[in-house]
Amino acid sequence: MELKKEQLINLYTLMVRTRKLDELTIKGLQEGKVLAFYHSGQGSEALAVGAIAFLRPDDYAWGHHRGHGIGYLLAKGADGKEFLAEHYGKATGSCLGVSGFHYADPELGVLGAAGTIGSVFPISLGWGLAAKKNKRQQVMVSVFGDGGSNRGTLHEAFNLSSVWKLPIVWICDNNGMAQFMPIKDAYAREDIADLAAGYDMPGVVVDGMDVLAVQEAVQAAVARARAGDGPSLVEAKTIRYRSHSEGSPDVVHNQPRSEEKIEAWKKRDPIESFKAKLLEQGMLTEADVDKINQEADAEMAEIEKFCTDSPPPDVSVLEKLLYAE
Ligand SMILES: Cc1ncc(C[n+]2csc(CCOP(=O)(O)OP(=O)(O)O)c2C)c(N)n1
Repeated sequence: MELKKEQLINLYTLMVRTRKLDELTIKGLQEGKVLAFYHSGQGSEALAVGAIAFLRPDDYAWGHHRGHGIGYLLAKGADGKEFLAEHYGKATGSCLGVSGFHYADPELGVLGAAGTIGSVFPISLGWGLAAKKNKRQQVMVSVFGDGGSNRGTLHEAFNLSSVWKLPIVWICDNNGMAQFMPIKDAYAREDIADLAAGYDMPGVVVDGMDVLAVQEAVQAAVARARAGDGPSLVEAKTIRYRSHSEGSPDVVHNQPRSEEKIEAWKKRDPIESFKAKLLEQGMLTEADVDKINQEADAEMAEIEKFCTDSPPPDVSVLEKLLYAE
């Protein structure tokens, strides 16, 4: 699909906003305002935005814990205020401030976040089944990490999704690391996409630092799902810029992760490289870039103020959330 200028600029803008909200969340954590913890998504913005930006509003999307889904949420139309307020534990958060950091907004088709790696597979399968039964050609996009791919639940869900021809796009954010464990020490093959063949679905590998490559591969899988032809697997090779979670040591087993390797990946930064491409093609000017950055900075200042000014939850919400009226 050939993208129009405004679509390209939208992808770039979403990635800029994603990075800035990630930075703001880290700041909130460092200042003691974010209550739980945070797994930065810096380095996988192209995957998040490219995968979600072209979904229909009524499609279902399940981002994973990297960046706590920021890019997926913003691309689906979520409000950054409700995202951060949830992390601040404020009443104005997406889940009224009681979820810790597990964002959900069913009206946007954002169904929640899984605390347990691997639990995403059967739950996504259920939403894929719902999408098929609804007969509205909805698609379920489910994202997991390379470490998550080693849970047995993946195989059960991949198999049934294929047998039942469910409209699911399985997406692996392969950043090469599961906390302190490199994927090469835990998985026998090079590409996780190879698993798809065992379940008779297409499996492709894309450069997860290239938003257009991601968009193209995911859109092909979405079209297949909408046509009733069943699930696909898209594996995006990305990098995790920061440690597994803020404040935890950035090590491979017990040794520090190679800064050289991370710096080399950073030279292919998804936001900077897309910006360079758009500038070169004349789709963006330096003035546009400044404006996008300034607007995103203003949005972040507003989000921060909103979260600071918001009240904490009233304990009565607990009863409301537990019992139906
Ligand atoms: C069943 C289970 N085991 C361990 C954890 C702790 N944990 C949270 S994220 C994570 C790493 C997962 O790695 P991966 O799926 O590759 O995602 P990444 O963090 O690299 O984005 C681990 C071990 C968990 N949440 N659930």
